[in-house]
Amino acid sequence: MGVVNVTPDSFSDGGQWFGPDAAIAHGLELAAAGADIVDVGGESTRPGALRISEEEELRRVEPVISALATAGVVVSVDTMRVGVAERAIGYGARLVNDVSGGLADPGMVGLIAASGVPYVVMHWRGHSADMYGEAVYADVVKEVVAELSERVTALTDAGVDPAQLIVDPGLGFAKLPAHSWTLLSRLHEIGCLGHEAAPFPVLVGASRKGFIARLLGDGPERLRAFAECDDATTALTMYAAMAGAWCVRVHAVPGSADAVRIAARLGAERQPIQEHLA
Ligand code: PMM
Repeated sequence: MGVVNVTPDSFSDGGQWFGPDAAIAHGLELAAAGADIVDVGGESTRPGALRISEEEELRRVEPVISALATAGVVVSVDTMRVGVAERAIGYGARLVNDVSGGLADPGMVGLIAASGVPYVVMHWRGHSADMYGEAVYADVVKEVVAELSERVTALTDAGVDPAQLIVDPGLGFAKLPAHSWTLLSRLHEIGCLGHEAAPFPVLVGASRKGFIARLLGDGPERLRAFAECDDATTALTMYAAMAGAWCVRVHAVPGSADAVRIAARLGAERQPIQEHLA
């Protein structure tokens, strides 16, 4: 999944694709580079970000989603608002990516049930303005799994087909760097949501996040520049794909597209070994 942030202030690429023409061209470029999905968002979720109006969010994403969908790109809309998700589906979006997992807008659950579109349920504890105050965990994996399970139950109780759902640990959202690393190291536990029966597909959004910039920077005050974290993101894509993730959400597609293909090829080699051991 390649990212097109049509925002002036996003976490790692704010302002770069703010005008519709630049955003459309960038979406086409990501698809040509191997992205299976292009994720279009109009509202920044960078830590501390304030909300924009629904009208402004629609104004930003509408022309981009329409043009990309018309060009045959599989588009997802990154939104917490039911009104934006509904209009985006009308313009041709095929997936709704909601970083709040339906918590920010109570109407979202009904739309997902009625439309039948695939839906990314991300772990979230509150809006960006104050999300680090919520970054308190005794066992981050257990709590993220329990809170994602609650969202999945709310969605399926409202009539959403479990087959529509993709889960996401929400790296960096109400998570300190150590929380994100722990979640990544135990990625296999996320999709199972505490029961082994039928794991959900897992989406991982690690690309250019602060926990990578911090690890690779020169000390706590000198983070690695976000755009210089793409090789590290490719490394995490390889790891996530080998750990069974369904999708990675990334800003720079070529390296991650190669990593996914290599992981798939290696996975095909591993199969006979597993059968042999069974
Ligand atoms: N991260 C961001 C935005 N949308 N969606 C999902 N499903 N998962 C994520 O981790 C995620 C997301 C923030 O990153 P950006 O502002 O750099 O694009």
